[in-house]
Amino acid sequence: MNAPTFSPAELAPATQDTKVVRAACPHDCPDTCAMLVTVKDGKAIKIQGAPDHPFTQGTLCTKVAYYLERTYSPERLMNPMRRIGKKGEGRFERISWDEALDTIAEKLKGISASPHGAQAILPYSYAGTMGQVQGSSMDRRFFHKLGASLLERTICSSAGKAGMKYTLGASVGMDPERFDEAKLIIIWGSNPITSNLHFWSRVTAAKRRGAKVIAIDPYQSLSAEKCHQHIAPLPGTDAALALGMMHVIINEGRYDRDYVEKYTLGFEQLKQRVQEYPPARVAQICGLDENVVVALAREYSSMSPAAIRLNYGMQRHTGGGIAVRTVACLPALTGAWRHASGGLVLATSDFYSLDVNALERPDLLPYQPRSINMVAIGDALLEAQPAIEAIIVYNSNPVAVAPDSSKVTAGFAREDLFCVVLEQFQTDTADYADIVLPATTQLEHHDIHKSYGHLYMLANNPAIEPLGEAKPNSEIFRQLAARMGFTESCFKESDEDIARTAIGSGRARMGKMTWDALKREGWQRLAVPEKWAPFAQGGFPTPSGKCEFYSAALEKQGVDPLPFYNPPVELPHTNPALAQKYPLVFISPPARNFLNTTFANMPRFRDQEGEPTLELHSTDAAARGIKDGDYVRMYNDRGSMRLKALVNDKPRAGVVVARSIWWRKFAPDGKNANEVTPQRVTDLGGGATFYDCLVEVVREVD
Ligand SMILES: Nc1nc2c(c(=O)[nH]1)N[C@H]1C(S)=C(S)[C@@H](COP(=O)(O)OP(=O)(O)OC[C@H]3O[C@@H](n4cnc5c(=O)[nH]c(N)nc54)[C@H](O)[C@@H]3O)O[C@H]1N2
Ligand SMILES: Nc1nc2c(c(=O)[nH]1)N[C@H]1C(S)=C(S)[C@@H](COP(=O)(O)OP(=O)(O)OC[C@H]3O[C@@H](n4cnc5c(=O)[nH]c(N)nc54)[C@H](O)[C@@H]3O)O[C@H]1N2
Ligand SMILES: [Mo]
Repeated sequence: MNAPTFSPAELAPATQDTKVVRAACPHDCPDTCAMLVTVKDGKAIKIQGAPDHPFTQGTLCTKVAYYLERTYSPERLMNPMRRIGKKGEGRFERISWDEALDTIAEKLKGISASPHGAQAILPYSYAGTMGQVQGSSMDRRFFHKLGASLLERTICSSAGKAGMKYTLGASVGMDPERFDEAKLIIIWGSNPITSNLHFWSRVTAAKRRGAKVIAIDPYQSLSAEKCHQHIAPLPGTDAALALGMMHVIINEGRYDRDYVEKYTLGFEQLKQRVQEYPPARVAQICGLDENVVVALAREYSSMSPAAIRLNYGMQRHTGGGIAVRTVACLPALTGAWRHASGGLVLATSDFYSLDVNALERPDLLPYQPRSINMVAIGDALLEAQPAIEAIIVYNSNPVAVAPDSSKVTAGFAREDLFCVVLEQFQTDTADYADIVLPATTQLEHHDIHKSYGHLYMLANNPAIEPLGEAKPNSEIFRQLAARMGFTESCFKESDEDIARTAIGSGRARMGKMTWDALKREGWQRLAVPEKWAPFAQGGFPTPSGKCEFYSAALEKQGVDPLPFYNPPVELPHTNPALAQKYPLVFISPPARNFLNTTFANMPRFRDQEGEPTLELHSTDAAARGIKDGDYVRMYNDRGSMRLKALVNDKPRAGVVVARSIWWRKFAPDGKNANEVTPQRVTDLGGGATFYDCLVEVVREVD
């Protein structure tokens, strides 16, 4: 197994009065960096990437390089607080931990004993930290034992995950570390320079070796502009493009017969299906030239190894699940999986075999509670029956990140809703809390991490003591469990016990990994070969063991078992009536200096992003009399907001882009991109459809 060969002290020499601690970046990003923190007199004085980590190689992104500034920010929440102002106003007074926890426990007991029971309580969490200890262990046990409503954690990746499951069997794919030896790289619905930086290093290594790099993105992102070719289809039309490519590849006999025969299911049906997608039709759907589609197919099937990096941008549309499923058929058709540097990857999450049941303990559920989809939290808070009476938010900032803000804020403003927020900072969501509890940062607690963009496990050792009265999420739920009278031994596990539980014993690819070795060494590769072609000889984790062009599981659910183009609901050619009022497609992908809304409160990063902007193509701007630098109002039936126009031709014509996610309270009009986004969910996986959104834009007359 690939393991570190240096001690932290050799990498970042400690002096007599300093120590160096191995840590892991906790943020929601595929890279999950290995870090080193230097500590002097109990204070963290330096943070850096661990140079010995094979994937992240000693560099941190622009945001996490300033993690000490975040940790020691004067804005950190240091004490429990109780609201004294109106909901949303943000006025609080300090209370003790005992008072805070007693109040919460009493409230939860009261609701549990009421006619609707504990199902009127809802946890709301996402990936503020991706750590198993602080993100999905003690918290989950607590809510399971309580019998609270279950939360469907769908806001980011569930459409793509489902798409992968029905084609490849799970969230698996090629090792992202191996892209450096690919000859053709397609970066499809992904902007790695912003959101997957260390993957981009692999791309540049491949470029140096002569690889061709193509971006498929309706927006000329920082990454797209550095590729050899940028193909800009209309948002949400990727499945059509992939079907057009398959049409060319199959009809021109460019597929790998041997691979298809041995390791795929449903080729004959797929062959028939793709006849419905000749390049001319596909070109029309995608808003591309026919010859671009044909050339892409020919290049993809003739250059080897060919590697596709999908990311989550392309699945934030109503047809996003099927779109991912459809694109995922390509490498099996061409046999690209034969090579360690060929194939496709969206996420590597399911290569890990953590003991999820032991971490989360679903067996503690007293009954099968209802589930609430986090995407539609606005509607759920306003309409769910029985009503949600208490919401406990941690690792998430729903008031800013969930779609259809006017519903979300109306829901959180309900006077009869008891709201608790565990946070590091006074977010837009914390402003609506009845009780705010101060949470530790990654420097102050233990954790254990997998990654969704490489194949290493990481340990996080605390570098410093908790600041102020902050506590780890795990400890907060542990103390709440005690107050609720939960006596199971799992509620007594320490954070390090939980890390051990996560690894389990002798589970599949965890090999001989132990927590003690991991925390000492910081990171370990899963027990897989260095140059690993996971599906070179099939072995897909599908029911058939093959790559399923034809999915009987989908058919059983009444879904078309073959790949198809499932169009966005809000696209001019699929919804001409709506497009009459709102003709522009709006997408709001990550800003480089923000991490969702994390870091977006720090002056350093707000200053770098400037102010909320809307990027437009010059034809769309000209048609509306909008000039670069004008203020504009963007609106649809769901809401409206003010932005500064950047007329830069980076979005393709018909598409407008607001890099996100701003805190509402830091935007001049107190709104962000989610003012206009829909709560509608995707075809598979119940995912969010942030980028399936039509708007109109007008120049503000001031
Ligand atoms: N700096 C930074 N890094 C981040 C984040 C962040 O907020 N900031 N967020 C993290 C998180 S939570 C995630 S999930 C990942 C997301 O990582 P990515 O998936 O890479 O990010 P997105 O911006 O959502 O998508 C990338 C690109 O998809 C394009 N796109 C939008 N719609 C379509 C479409 O229909 N088809 C195609 N082909 N392209 C489309 C967008 O224009 C964008 O350039 O990044 C993580 N990393
Ligand atoms: N318009 C639009 N909206 C989007 C997206 C988009 O592209 N466009 N992207 C979507 C995506 S991909 C995602 S993943 C979601 C992200 O949505 P969220 O997961 O809500 O992500 P953040 O906004 O970063 O909020 C995370 C919060 O967790 C807190 N936190 C961090 N660590 C800890 C901890 O240890 N304990 C506690 N208690 N709190 C902690 C941080 O301070 C931060 O406020 O947003 C989605 N929303
Ligand atoms: Mo995400």
